[in-house]
Amino acid sequence: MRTQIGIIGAGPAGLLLAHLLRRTGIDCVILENRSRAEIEGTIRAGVLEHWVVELMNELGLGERMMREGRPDTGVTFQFLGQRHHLDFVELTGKQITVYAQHEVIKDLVAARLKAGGAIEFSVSETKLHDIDGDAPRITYRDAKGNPQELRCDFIAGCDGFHGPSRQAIPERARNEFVIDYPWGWLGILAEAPRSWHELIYSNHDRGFALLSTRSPEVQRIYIQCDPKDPIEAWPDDRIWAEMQARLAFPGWKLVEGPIFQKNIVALRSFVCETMQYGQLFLAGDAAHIVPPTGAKGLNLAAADVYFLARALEASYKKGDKSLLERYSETCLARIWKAERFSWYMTTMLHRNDAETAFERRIHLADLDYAVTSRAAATALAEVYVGLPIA
Ligand code: FAS
Ligand code: PHB
Repeated sequence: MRTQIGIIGAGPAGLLLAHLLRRTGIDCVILENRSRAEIEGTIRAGVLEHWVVELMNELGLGERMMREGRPDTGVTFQFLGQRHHLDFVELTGKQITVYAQHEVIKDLVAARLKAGGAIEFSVSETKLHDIDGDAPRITYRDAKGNPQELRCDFIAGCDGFHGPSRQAIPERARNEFVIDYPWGWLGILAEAPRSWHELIYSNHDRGFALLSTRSPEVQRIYIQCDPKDPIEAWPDDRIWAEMQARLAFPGWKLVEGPIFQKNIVALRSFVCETMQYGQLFLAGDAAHIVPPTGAKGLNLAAADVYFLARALEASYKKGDKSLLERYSETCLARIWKAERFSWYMTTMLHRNDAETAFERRIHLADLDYAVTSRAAATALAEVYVGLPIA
């Protein structure tokens, strides 16, 4: 089989890239190693930056997101027993939308299949070949186990942190940066009504907690835990007791309900420099990871593929390869700002048994500064809602 762009991975990066390429008439094939049901059932991110919402609408993909997503004008920070609203619209003129990543995946998959776009699910043994030559190709086994080969002009490595694409770049060409935090996030989905009108980020002596949402009937809540905790260490009554304690506020109570999904993820910051090698271009978690505190993961993946689609269009339509040559540099300028923001939000909001009393006060001072200084609040808000996608 032959195409112009071989895309490995049907996550937000791979699927959005396919829609962006279709808009410019560039042909692509997506190879995904999980089933459609699996990728549409993977519970992950929840916040879309304003420009991602605009892009989804521009591509004709936003109808359900606009109907079911919750536009939020800001967030609440809770610490030292107080709640503080940060008004993003007042500070930046922009808002965010809370709409689950797996719902975005459903919308992107449905639209691609409806448009007759190719997605091969449940592939295996995906391997990249000749990425630094003129005829890169991907070999794999299709869902039936038959060996296949996809010949292409370029490969987009959208296969997440554990996929094969980043490893296809020779180690000598990769410069990698990593922080493994001493914290995990235990996340739940519960059948319960909303208890607050916007996200609450809480820095509490017992640990961090985040109140988010998925719909008027389903709530998404996270608490800081030990990343090595087995999920069995967290029965429902312990989860609710910790969430009630860490989000406690006079005259207010978190409404509980049946928990129907729970998992623990470890927090990590990671960047791979370079994001391109020959005809291979990495996008999304294949190239970088942020701790979810800043709600940047999905949005960074979208920015990478926005830049990649623009560069591929210039190359095919005008023979101008300059944007492709600068792809990594262009993405990394935005990525490092998001890495800084995610590190700042994570260290400011999480309790760390190893932190000194001095560091504890620095983190509380950071929070106090963010909610009492217009300059500090604006600096936080403009990254949270999404920096301009230049
Ligand atoms: P993804 O990992 O989403 O997608 C990669 C795709 O490639 C997957 O479908 C995978 O099956 C496929 N693939 C992998 N290897 C392959 C191979 N060999 N062949 C073919 N296909 C292959 N971000 C937030 O902002 N907030 C959150 O709360 C949050 N929670 C998260 C929880 C977890 C457990 C994880 C892992 C991430 C979380 N993230 C969160 C980050 C997440 O949203 C990512 O940033 C986002 O999924 C990035 O999208 P992609 O780059 O497309 O990668
Ligand atoms: C979510 O709703 O899943 C979510 C919201 C904000 C974050 C992280 C996750 O910072």
